[in-house]
This record gives sequence, C-alpha cells and structure tokens, in this order.
Amino acid sequence: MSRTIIISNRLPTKVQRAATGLTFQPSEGGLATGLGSIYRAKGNVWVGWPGLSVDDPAEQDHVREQLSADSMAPVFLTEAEIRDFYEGFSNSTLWPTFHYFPQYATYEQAHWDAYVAVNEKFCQAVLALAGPDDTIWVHDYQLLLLPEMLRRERPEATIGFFLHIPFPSYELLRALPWGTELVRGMLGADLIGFHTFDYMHHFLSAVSHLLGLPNHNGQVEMPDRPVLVDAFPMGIDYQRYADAAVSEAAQQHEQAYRQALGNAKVVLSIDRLDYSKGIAQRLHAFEALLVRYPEWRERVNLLMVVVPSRDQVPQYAALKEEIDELVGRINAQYRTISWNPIHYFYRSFPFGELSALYRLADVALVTPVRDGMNLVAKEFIASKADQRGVLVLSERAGAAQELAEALLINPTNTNQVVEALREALHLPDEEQQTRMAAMQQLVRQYDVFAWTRLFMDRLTYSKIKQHTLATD
Ligand code: GDG
Repeated sequence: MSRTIIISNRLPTKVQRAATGLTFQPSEGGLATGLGSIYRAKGNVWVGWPGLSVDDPAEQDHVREQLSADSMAPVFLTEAEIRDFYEGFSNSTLWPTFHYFPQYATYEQAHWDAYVAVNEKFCQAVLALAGPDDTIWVHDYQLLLLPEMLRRERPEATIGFFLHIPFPSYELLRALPWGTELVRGMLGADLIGFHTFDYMHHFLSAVSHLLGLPNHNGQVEMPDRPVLVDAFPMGIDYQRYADAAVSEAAQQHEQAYRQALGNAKVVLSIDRLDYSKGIAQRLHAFEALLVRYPEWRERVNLLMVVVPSRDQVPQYAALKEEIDELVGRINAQYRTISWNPIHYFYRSFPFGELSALYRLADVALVTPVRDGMNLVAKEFIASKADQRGVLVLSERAGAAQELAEALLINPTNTNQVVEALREALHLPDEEQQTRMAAMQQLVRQYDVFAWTRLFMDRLTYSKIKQHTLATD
C-alpha cells in the first residue's frame, strides 16, 4: 500500500518542557488543520522537529512514542543545529532574502553547512519510513534541499514541494552565495507549488538564469523528467472561523471588549513579531490619521496583537523595542483621561478570544511589506457573520491577488494607508456588505481543504503525465 508522508520543519504538535515533565499540545495552525485528514489517515505520517531540544535518549524515546500515537515522527535537532540551521540559515539568511530584506541577511558558511546537514537529517528520517512508491509532500523554506536529496535515494517516489513564503525576484536570489544549490534542491520534486503566479514566475526565471533550463507553460524540462510548477493560494478552515464567530463564547467576549472600549471604532492588527509584517509602518500610519483627521481622536482605537516570535534573532529583538517605544510615545502624546489610542498586546490569544477580536473589529489593517499569503486577512473575512467590516490590505501580501474587494494599499505609502483607513472608517454599510460578501464567497470556496485536494490531485497528475511521456 502506498502512503503519504508530510514533512515540515515544525510538527503540528508543540512539545514543551514544564516542571512536571514534557507536555504535548496540538497546534491550531492552518496547515495542521488542512493536512489533518491526510496525515492521520491509516499508515500516513508527519515528519518534523518537535520544537525543543531533547538530548536524553530515554526522553527522545518517550517523545517518539507519544507522537507516533498521533501519526507523527520527530526529527531531533541539537542546540547547535537550532542555532545554525533554524535561527541561522533559515531565519537570518533565507527569510530576510526571500522577503526583500537583503540588508538583514547574513552569509555564514557554518550556517549553510548546518542547513545542508539538517536537510540530510530530515532525508534520513524520511527514508527510514518511506517505501519506493510513497507520496512525499515537503513544506517550506527550511527544507529547500530535501526534494533533491530524496530524489537521489528514491527515484520513483512522488514528491511535492510547497513554499509558504514569497519566492523573490532573481536579483534577490543571486545575492545569495547558494542560490543555484537551493533551486536545484527544489527541482527534486515532481510538483512545486507557490501561493501566487508572481512567485511562480520568479522561480521559473531563476531556474532559467541559474541552470539554463527552459520551461513550457510552467513545466521545467529536466534532463531526466519534467517538473510541474504552479500556483496554489492557500486557504483557511472557513467554517471553523465562521462557526466560532457566532458562538456564545465569542459574543460574550466581544461584549466585554465593547464595554471596555465604549463606542469607539476598532481597527484590528494581528501578526507574529516580524519586520516583514510592516508593524512599525502601520503605527506611523495610525498616528498620521490622528494628526490629519483629529475628529477621529477619542472615536477610534487600534487594537494591536503582536505574537512573540524568533526573539533570539537580533532584528526581532530590535523590532520589539521599536514597537514598544512607538506605542508608548503615541499613547502618551494623544491619550486623554477616557481614551487610549492603541491597545497593544505582546502575546498570543486563545482561539476563542481571537475570534471575538475578529468579530469586534470594524476594520482589519493588514499591511505587511511582504507576505507569502497572510491568513489573518482571510480569517477576518470568515468571521464576519453580518458582513460588516472593512479589510485594508497590502498589495504585497499574496492574499491581495485574490481579495480584490479589499481596500488595497502600498504599505510604505503612509499617505495612501491613512486615506484608505479613513475611507474604511466612513464606508457605508451597504458597500461594506457588497465587498465582504464577494470576498466571503471566494474564501469559503477555496478553503484549506480545497487547497490540499488541489495540490494532491495535481501531484498525482504530474506523475501520471511523466509515465505517459516515458511510455510514448
Ligand atoms: C506563513 C507566511 C502564509 C495570530 N495571532 C494569534 C493567532 N495567530 C494565527 C493567525 C493565523 C496565523 O497565526 C498567522 O498566519 P499568517 O498567514 O498571517 O502568517 P505567518 O505566521 O507568517 O505564516 C504567510 C502562511 O505561512 C501560510 O502559508 O500565509 O504569508 O508568512 O492563522 O490566526 N492565533 C491565536 N492567537 C493569536 O493571538 N490562536
């Protein structure tokens, strides 16, 4: 029987060290939900890092046992690998380069060596589980070399790869000393998926510049086999957000927030701490709104959730300080006895409360300077049962390719953000509903389950096509 193996850097369960021992908490992330029905099916498995360092062999056995009960297989990383592979090459070289922040990228030979070694470690873990006919789906930028490593050992396997972040223009990629190796690594797959056609075109251009390989309608002609490249915009579990938003619990939370905020309109901002999300620029734009349109003072609140992330990487620690300072300064400058312009939370909310925030918000201000897709925009849309609410969305988020009814802005153009924000605050109910209804239809239809099905079907098709070509 052929099986499906999913591989990502992180497993869909968070393992943490508590005073009483290790705890295991299933992740609520979109990918975990979308792929749940696949990896939990009989015989299938999800391979990945459990998210903490476990050195003791007995403890490793315990983790392995616990996870295998839920169809997961751990790859353990040492402290040095976490530093050099994860915080180093993945988050200090690839992440900034692929998000158009080359000035933040470091080029350390030791980090590259660790990246190769950890991809090899993942390869060995998969080989120990995979049969020759299995379907393997590799995820994201931490594992760009893995498809080719697997291909060398399992020439017949069906291998898919999906990138969750932007694929940058060739000019960015060539700034990296290892661009060719990375592209070659990805080409070990039979199918390579991106969130948008732009990313797909950037990839095809890099393949042609770096390897001289032509493509015909998104099919790269490798000497031994064709590789299909396509766009698969990722969706969310629409129904889960729609149901949560009308639940009794969400309504109660919303009421409590409303009471605390009075009648002021609520502008919502939710991200992981990351320079790619444009959080500081967003704060400047909100301040500019209060300056240019003082009539909005005491009548609008920015509710800003920043989820702690990667705080071991220096740029993230610096960004955190910048945000703290900006919020402090803006609040001190404009607040009154009864009104505080920005409510800032540096922590993660439980799902039920997040849902209440989406429900409460009049405007979602989603202004990343670069973002592969951005699921927050889609979750806000799914949570609007009464179809009221306005999405202000950066044209540089992958989601902007689909959500044409949002108010689209260039996030570095503060004037434009201010005007869009003002327009959003004034938008008549009827127009809000027209725009929201159109976006809801799209986000409902292309949910995360449709995304998974489309990718898997196309992967099967790519293999059938290869066999047909080989026997022609
Ligand atoms: C990468 C790409 C791409 C946020 N705050 C809380 C919370 N969240 C959840 C949101 C959402 C998720 O985190 C964030 O997803 P995004 O898509 O917005 O961004 P990244 O984490 O950067 O994800 C991105 C994605 O991969 C998928 O391919 O869209 O472009 O960068 O689901 O709901 N969840 C809870 N409490 C919070 O306070 N429970």
